[in-house]
Amino acid sequence: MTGPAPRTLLVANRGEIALRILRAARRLGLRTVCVHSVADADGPWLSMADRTICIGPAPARDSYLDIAAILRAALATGADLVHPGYGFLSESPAFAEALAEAGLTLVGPTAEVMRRMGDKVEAKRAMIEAGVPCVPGPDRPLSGDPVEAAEVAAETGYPVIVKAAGGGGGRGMRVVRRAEDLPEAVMLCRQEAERFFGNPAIYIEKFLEKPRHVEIQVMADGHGTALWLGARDCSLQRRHQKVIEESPAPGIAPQDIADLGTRCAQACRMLGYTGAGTFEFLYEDGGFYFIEMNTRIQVEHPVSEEVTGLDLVTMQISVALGDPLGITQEDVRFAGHAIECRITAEDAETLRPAPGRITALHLPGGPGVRVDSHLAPGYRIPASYDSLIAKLVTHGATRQEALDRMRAALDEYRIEGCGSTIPLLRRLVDDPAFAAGGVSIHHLDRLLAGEPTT
Ligand code: MV4
Repeated sequence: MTGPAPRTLLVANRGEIALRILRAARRLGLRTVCVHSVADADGPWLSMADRTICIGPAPARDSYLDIAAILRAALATGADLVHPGYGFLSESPAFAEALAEAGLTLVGPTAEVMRRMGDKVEAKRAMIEAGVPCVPGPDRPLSGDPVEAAEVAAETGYPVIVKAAGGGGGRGMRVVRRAEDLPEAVMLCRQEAERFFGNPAIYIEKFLEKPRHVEIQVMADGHGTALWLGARDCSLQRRHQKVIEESPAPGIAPQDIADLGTRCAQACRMLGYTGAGTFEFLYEDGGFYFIEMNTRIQVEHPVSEEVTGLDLVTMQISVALGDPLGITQEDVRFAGHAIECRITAEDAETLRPAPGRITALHLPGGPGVRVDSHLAPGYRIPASYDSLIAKLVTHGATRQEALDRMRAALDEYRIEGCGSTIPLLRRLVDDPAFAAGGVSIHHLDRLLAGEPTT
């Protein structure tokens, strides 16, 4: 007797996350197919897949963003599961819908939940219903009546921020500090919303001046179990690109995180959420304020894996296969502290892209040191995609131990043939304010501008 044919997972992504997904799929005994563009034909991660298939030329819109091309690849290779990773089509309801129509399973939530969370006003309304704390301001879009906008802003209290309902990740926002500046900001924000997101809906929130970015990781199955898996602090960022992330969030009481996490898990149950997800919050003066939900696995998921000992990518694939999570919240234990440095192929001084061909590579290792990277000697980094080349993650019993391991690991790391941000990261982990913990989302900008940071 032979068992059922192994299921086949198609990886609709590239680089380090393609490698991460392939590792998880192998552990689960799945057959794997990895799609790639012409520019990625020699990607070192492709050797981990049972099959590879070229889906188009270098520009992402003609390959990693081409829904029809990915569907054809899945049908041609007998794939029945599709993992979108992060970026590209990972939060596209149209992609989720197209897969469902073709009888394929997405590793992620349903198209309906994805679309709901993609509308930031609808997401906010859902969170208020579920008891998740939100930024002060109405949970409905502006009507278009300028008198109403003025009333809403005055009621919310200046400064306010005008945001596109279809936006997110930092595009389509305008801060307004004085009532006289509101009409123009509303008009420009609506124009951008229409142009960038095809949705003119905009809304108003209280603008928080110096928040931290703290997010809650969740994982939910299709059998009523929704878990919260701790918090990450992602405040060290530049131009909405995170640079260093850590878990737990330093200086925040574990009980406050537990209370918030419980509410996020409850929101997942109310939404019918399945898979991995992240609730993003601003944290200021001891309060948490929901801003967005991400319906994908995130770049920074390894720090949560390190402190919980759970394999989040394996879990999200299991959930997509229909399996129950098989653990409860009481089974989730948080141990120690983890920090992730994103290493990109950019010049450490100018922060301009600096791709190239890897001529020498030495990776750090030892206890509490993890490197998630698709690089290999001889590999030429294509200029067509984002410049992430490695995630260096350290874990320790304490934040101090994780930081010490990070300093040593950054010192040991050697990459030649391309630019790398390792020298910058080395400086950042030595910055006294970062080392103390709890810097705001503006800290890195100020540090790089040479401004005082306290
Ligand atoms: C805000 C805010 C202050 N007040 N909302 C930027 C990206 C998008 N996810 C939401 N963002 C912000 N929303 C209110 N009411 C400041 C930001 C913000 C930010 C948030 C998280 C991480 C980095 C950021 C950088 C600039 C602005």
